[in-house]
Amino acid sequence: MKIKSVSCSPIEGQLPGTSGLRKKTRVFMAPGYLENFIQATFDAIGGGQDKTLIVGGDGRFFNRDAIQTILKMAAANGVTKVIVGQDGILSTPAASHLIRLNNAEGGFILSASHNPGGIDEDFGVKFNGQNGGPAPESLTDLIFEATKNITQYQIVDVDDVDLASIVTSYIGGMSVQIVDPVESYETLMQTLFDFDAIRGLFESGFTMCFDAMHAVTGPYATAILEGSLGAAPGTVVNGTPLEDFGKGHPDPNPIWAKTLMDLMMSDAAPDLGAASDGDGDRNMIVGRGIYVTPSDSLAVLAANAHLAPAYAGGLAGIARSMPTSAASDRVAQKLGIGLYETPTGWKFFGNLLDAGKVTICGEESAGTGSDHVREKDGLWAVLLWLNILAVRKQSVSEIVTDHWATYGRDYYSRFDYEAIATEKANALMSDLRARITGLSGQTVAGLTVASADEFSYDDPVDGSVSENQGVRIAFTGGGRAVFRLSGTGTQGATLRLYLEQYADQTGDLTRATQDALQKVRDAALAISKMQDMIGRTTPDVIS
Ligand code: VG1
Ligand code: CO
Repeated sequence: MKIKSVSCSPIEGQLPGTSGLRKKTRVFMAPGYLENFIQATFDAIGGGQDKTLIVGGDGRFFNRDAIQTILKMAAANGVTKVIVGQDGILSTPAASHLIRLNNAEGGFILSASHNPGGIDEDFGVKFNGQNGGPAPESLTDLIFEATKNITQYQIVDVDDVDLASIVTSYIGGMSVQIVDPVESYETLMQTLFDFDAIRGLFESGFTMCFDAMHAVTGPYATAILEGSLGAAPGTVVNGTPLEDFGKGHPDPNPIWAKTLMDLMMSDAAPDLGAASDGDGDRNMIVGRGIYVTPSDSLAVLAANAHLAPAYAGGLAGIARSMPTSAASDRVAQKLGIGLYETPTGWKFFGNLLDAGKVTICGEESAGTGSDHVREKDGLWAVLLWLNILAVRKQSVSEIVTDHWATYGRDYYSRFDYEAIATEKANALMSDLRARITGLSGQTVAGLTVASADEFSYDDPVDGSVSENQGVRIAFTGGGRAVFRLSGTGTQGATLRLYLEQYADQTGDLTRATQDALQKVRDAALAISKMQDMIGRTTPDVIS
């Protein structure tokens, strides 16, 4: 086996964002680009010697080619063993589990998650560490430095590995073990949930539609829901991963999963609707006639988790990203457990989970998960919902309205302004930042600002500080607006505006969401001078 050192130039670096490195697929395909990032990662983790790695992706265009490159580079960098999902398929949570199960050094997950796939769309690479979670900032900083200084990468010149057969082969001394992507993940799910109770639920006539959005969760949902739990054949739709996700956005929200939403709001609606994203870490939950916001879903899951075997002993604590609504704070308070508010992105939950401070985590962007892995987990959330529905024997709508009657309701919506010129987006944020301290006490568009600041996170476990994590403005009367820039876009900048309005148990809990948010929205648009700063106030996506 001959190791080649190939010269490459530093890449126009981008600090890995909320979730790894994302770029247009053609950028990743340019000679040396992917190689640079992979070599930089090996350099940052101190080489590949004596290490086991997990590799897999969401099946999008370039997935298999990228895996072949990574395998050849892993062999050249001295890696001992690589475990790869069959056909290159591994969902993000399944990869996280395999890292932990095999005591691996980490893993490469090839995905741009909810971003569209195809030669003219997006590709991405995430590196997860020993605990199975996204690389912490200390490591992504090292990788970023390495990408800027790199001059060559190591690769071996061998034939491609067969990814289709479940066998172990060798590249020089490095073994490549191809595994069924679903098997160990399903075994883990069986330890968490009452599969018999869920089977009983389906036997009793419960119906469901799971939209895999032509993305990675298809094989997992088909095997588990239809295969093991007895859901009717056809419960999983769009269940075969496609390289371009059928030209859709594999983003499980009311906009991109509109077909499912329409079904759930119609007379033909099954009891439960669910969807998952490109790499299987997000989930959308819809009951018959009722969309459950991800923030509410987190709160309902936390309040009812004890009904599933794995969480019967109660939760250690709950963590949510800062823009996520306060619904789960109320649950934590009632349960008398800790509530942690972290910056956006799953990496910040890892330390809290490792330290045993929290059991359940979630984000407003449809990510929910627990201490069973170190990633958010779309199908896990769906199974927990099913377990709760099987025990409570009520509909989704009854469970959610009962939750609001107990805790009050946090009306919630997110506005995304996409592909804004980066300078304009940055200018809006710095202008807000500059005025932030003076905002308290001001009344704008009829609402008074109770407090305003820029979120900065002091990690209670390792003491690291993450600054500039979004501007938050709280209003008197339970309203809040948050502004932050996305870290996962691949074109210009994406500005996210998160709106929330609390109504207590005695308030009107049945309003239309955008009506309930109107005052907060008007105040947020006025305070940010949105029209002047970016030339528009109508978002591209409302979720
Ligand atoms: C978005 C979401 C964030 C999520 C991240 C990765 O990040 O807002 O909550 O953790 O995507 O999710 P941003 O920086 O664009 O707002 V995934 O499913 O795309 O890995
Ligand atoms: Co994802």
